[in-house]
Amino acid sequence: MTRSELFSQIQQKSSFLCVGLDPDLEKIPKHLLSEPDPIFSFCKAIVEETADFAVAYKPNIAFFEALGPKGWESLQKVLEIIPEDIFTIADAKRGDIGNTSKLYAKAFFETMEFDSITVAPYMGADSVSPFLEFQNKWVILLALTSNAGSADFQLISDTQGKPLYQSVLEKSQDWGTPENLMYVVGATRGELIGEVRKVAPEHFFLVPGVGAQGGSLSEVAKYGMNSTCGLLVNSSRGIIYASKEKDFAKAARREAQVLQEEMKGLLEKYLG
Ligand code: NUP
Repeated sequence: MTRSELFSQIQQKSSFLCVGLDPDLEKIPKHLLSEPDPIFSFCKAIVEETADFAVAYKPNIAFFEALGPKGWESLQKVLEIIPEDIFTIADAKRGDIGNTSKLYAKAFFETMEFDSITVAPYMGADSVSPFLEFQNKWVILLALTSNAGSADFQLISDTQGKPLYQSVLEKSQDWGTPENLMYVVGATRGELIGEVRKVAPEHFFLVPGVGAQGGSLSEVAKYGMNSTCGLLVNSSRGIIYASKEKDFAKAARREAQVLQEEMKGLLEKYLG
């Protein structure tokens, strides 16, 4: 999917919502456990009820691979039922020496046909570049993450006072362009999103951390929106576990709709 296709979808749906698929056998409604593939049944119901409001789905690979080969099968099936025009993100946080990264890229872009994958920048240019060689596929590079531990390394400043996340943003702009490179920027970092936006004015940001982690959608839009929206805001638990009863998919729909309506207002406010 191209950047302009992504923006058209945002305009069409008046939404920049990414629904996070983090299916946990211990948290999904109990009645699904007797199904042949409970994880698939759960995700399918969520996708069917939220697809009107979502422009992206982000399966977090950990929740699938923890289940072994059956989990990978569930993931493949989930990917197949996500509507064609919705952007897909493999939240896998990969990155290794070049020839290994190439195979990670093949796994997520060819064997499974994700549009994008989250990648860790720590090993540098040759670990990220193999992911950028695929036509119409995207790298979403970890820049400023939403967790408390992001302060341990990402906020450390060099001798010029420049924090590490900023060096990641600057350096990686030599590797990819706003057409194939996005950044992970946590919603929990409030006004720092504005600092990230200054360094990367055109790139899309994947913003996790609203909902269960307490980040504010209006702050994210205030500091992070650009002229083509430039934001995919993710909520996982806040949507998919809105109810643990039989009405879970309808409850997920309601939560997704609440976020979409707020997003519609924010798009009108900042983009007119
Ligand atoms: O910085 C990040 N923070 C984060 O929470 C980068 C991520 N990829 N995530 C992921 O987003 C996390 O692994 C989970 O899949 C999702 C957030 O879930 P929730 O807090 O909305 O339930």
